[in-house]
Amino acid sequence: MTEREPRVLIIGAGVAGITTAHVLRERGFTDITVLEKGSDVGGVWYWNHYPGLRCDVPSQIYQFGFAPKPDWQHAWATGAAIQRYHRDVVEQLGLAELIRLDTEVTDAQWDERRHWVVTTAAGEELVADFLICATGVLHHPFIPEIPGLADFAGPVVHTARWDDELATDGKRIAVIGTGSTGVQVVSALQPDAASIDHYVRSAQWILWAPMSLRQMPGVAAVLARLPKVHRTLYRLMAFGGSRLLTDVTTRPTWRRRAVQAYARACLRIQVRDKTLRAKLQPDYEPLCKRQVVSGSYYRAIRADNADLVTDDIAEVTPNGIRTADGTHRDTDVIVLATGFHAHNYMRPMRLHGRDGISIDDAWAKGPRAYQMTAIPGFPNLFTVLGPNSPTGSISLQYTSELTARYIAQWLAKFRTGELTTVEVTDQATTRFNDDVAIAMGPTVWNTGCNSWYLTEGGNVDLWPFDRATMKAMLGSPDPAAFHLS
Ligand code: N01
Repeated sequence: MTEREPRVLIIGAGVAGITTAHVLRERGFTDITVLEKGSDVGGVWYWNHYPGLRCDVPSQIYQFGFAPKPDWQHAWATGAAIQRYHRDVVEQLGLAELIRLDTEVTDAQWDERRHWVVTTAAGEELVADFLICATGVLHHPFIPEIPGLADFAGPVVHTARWDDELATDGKRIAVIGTGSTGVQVVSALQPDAASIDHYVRSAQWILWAPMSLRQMPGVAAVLARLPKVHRTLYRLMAFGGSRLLTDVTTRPTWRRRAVQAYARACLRIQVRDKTLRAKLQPDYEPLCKRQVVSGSYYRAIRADNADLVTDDIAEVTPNGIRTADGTHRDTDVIVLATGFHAHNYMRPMRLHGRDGISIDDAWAKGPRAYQMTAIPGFPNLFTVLGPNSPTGSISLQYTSELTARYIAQWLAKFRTGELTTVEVTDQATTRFNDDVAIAMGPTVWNTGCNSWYLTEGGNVDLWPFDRATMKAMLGSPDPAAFHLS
């Protein structure tokens, strides 16, 4: 059999894309190009730079297993530090030469001559044997349709497209939304604002953690001197963290009840004013939504210049916001912390697979992939951190690495001439999704709250299994689940 090098295009240079490029190169693949629409790498950490942005996962866990960083400044790193880390990793591992920045993919079409034709926003056409979509989950900002929003006289900014020139000190600020982002941005803007109104439609449970803590002195020097110990510690912490989170979220154990009791205590202890506490009290179980973690929000919202507004927003006027009870609050700046279209994945890119099927048609009932990575009707295409990825339970860096290694095994079969195309069967995908639906039953995400985890059809778009199951599933490809040619 003749060897032929697969031409691989990876879309996206965030956590998933960087990991995939690294793993494939490590496996000896040489024809790899990463297309990234942003002007720098980092994905969400490039696009998000709102005030107060921090990762709520400890920095010594939130990193690539193949590039552990000893010298994080903070125990929970800032967004800017994480973006810099991604840039440094790309430079240090020599991946920069594979990455084309400012290159947005608008179309990708499977050609019956058995390759992908990819078109960029600049009109350039590229051809690939394999297309890997590492396009992220929290990517396209969700802008709510609020009457009058377009006619507001002042600036309106979505947190994921923050304007660094925006002046907020001394202003009357309205923040809409109370996910992880809303909580972080309110905490950061409150001290210097003239006033801050936080518009909250559904209250959130907020776990207290000392987020601005510095990494302990001496830790960086010790870890840098002992890289093997650092790697082992990283693995142990990542393993322990996902084990605990999986246990707590997927099974109704005493550990889940303990974390929930802690969430309730955080509110009770930090907010003594009963009226305010009642407004901050969610009507669903802690952990049902993606858990918010903050060491400063309750302090910020208790401040004299802060107001928690739980009445529905009726309309935005040119100089403020009117709620359903008729109250009008004057406002200089509106901050939309309203989240993302979390189930778009590679869309709005126009993606057409075998027989011209579009991704919109294939996903008419919601996003669906086999083991997070393969889609029936789309030969030689894989997703990394695709549908059912484990946001909130298992490390996304680890998941990306396992998925990339899995994909590399298919590419190796192409290279040795064992196959030209690989496409997952519909039956295998249905079986996988049926197993997911059953496993989702006892998860906390299913206990009756409205969160971005839910698709329009009401399915929870997460990973309901543990880490060992993921490792086993992505260990080696099962040829019976695929059509090969
Ligand atoms: O978005 P969200 P996010 N009127 O979807 C509200 C990650 N992250 O950007 O709940 C009024 O959670 C909406 O209200 P409701 C993390 O995975 C990580 O905050 O639908 N309100 C909700 O309160 C996180 O989970 C970090 O009733 C409206 C909010 O907007 C994910 O990103 C930091 C509204 C949206 O919350 C998304 O978080 C930040 C309307 N018309 C984010 N429409 C880390 O630290 C929407 N809302 C790692």
